[in-house]
Amino acid sequence: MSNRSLDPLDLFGVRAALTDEERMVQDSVHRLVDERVLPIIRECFETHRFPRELVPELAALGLLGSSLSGYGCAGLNGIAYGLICQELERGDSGIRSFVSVQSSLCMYPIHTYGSSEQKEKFLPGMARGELIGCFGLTEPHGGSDPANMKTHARQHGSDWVLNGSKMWITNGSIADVAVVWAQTEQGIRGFLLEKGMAGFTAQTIEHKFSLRASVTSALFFDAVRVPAENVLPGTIGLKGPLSCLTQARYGIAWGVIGAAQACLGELLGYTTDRELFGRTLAHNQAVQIRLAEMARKITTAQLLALQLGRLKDQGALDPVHVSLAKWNNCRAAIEVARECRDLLGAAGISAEYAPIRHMLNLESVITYEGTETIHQLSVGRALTGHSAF
Ligand code: TGC
Ligand code: FAD
Repeated sequence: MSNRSLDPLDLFGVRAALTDEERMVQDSVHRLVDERVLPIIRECFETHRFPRELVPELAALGLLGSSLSGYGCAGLNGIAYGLICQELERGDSGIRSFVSVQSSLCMYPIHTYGSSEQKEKFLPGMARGELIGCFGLTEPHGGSDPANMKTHARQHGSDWVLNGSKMWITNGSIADVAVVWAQTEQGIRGFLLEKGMAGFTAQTIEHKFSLRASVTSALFFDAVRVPAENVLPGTIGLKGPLSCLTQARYGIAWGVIGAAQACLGELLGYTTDRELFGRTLAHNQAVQIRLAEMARKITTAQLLALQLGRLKDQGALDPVHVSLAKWNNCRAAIEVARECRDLLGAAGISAEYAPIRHMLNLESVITYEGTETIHQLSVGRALTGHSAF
């Protein structure tokens, strides 16, 4: 006998555990994705195009810098931010990426480490979607070890002169402001580079098979003169950029659930329609076991994200919580996407169905913001007290 009252994409009723405000946020982003993202996302992915026309709509819903307070930001809690990421990634990881970078990697460091002038100058425009941001930490020689940074800045009078390059930077070539991390005599510092500064260039990376609805770029700094007022005063050392990553990885731990839900949701319909050997795929024991496995992975990811959100909202979040959740949930989502792709048979390689797009996107998501191995080693370090990096 089946239990029709259970939601297959929310078996443990996470939605019922949300507040009215959190549900309202989720519903409004859900609608936006249904009405504005899903109708165009296939074309965006196929043509390698970021749908920039959606930025004002993301801004109008308060999704840019949504968990920050003041400066035109919505001041939502951590769970609401997680739900925003989940719903956006149900559409496409590229759209969630845009919001993650704008909010957690660009607005967050300005809000947390910036001067009041920097906050006034950048944050309201970023919240309105009029200014786009990017975050430059990774360098071509190895992103997992940002402490080994080659990009450097030296003081010339009150200005700084920045040289080096960054690689794989989301939003890089469309950004008006770039938070760039560079080595200085005092340690790693954050610099706000503005579009048009002499010596600052960006080049879009083409030929990606993943995150094709997102802009990814290389940044080059050739003796860029950065005035003192564009240096983030509130942080010196790797802790600054890593604290931003904690915010963005938190959003990813929620976001990838949406990608997995999109894949399973589509597959469930397919298994009840497709008939082989005289019965539908859904009647098959082997298929049911695979569907149940996927539901288990999604459910455990949801429950982990919910507790992660509660810890965040209680101020009890540790980066190790985030590492474990980013690792677990990305692994779960990519496995679900690959399973759905397989169960669709040949149709699974067509862009007509979402799983292959999500599956390809998740190859980036499991790599960026710390690879799976980096997060496993972070958890291992917490368990043993020994760093294996
Ligand atoms: P380590 O000694 O561990 O730490 C240095 C200092 O930072 C503190 N810390 C953190 N603080 C906040 N949040 C975290 N997650 C933190 N992790 C460490 C730490 O307490 C220490 O503070 P203090 O006061 O003692 O100095 O540094 P390490 O060099 O051993 O590095 C460790 C490691 C490997 C974990 C770190 O380098 C790392 O996370 N590597 C991965 C790099 C990465 O994730 N890059 C992501 C680039 S951005 C990106 O991918 C954007 S994709 C965006 C999108 O499109 O969505
Ligand atoms: P590497 O660090 O060279 O790692 C290569 C392999 O070695 C990985 O499998 C890794 O797990 C493994 N490895 C590394 N160290 C160890 C170890 N100690 N033990 C065992 N195995 C190890 N970066 C930004 O700064 N800003 C952005 O906006 C941004 N956006 C991105 C968008 C996309 C689409 C992608 C794909 C990446 C983006 N990145 C961004 C870069 C991303 O953060 C890096 O790709 C990631 O941190 C890994 O660095 P890497 O690619 O240089 O791999």
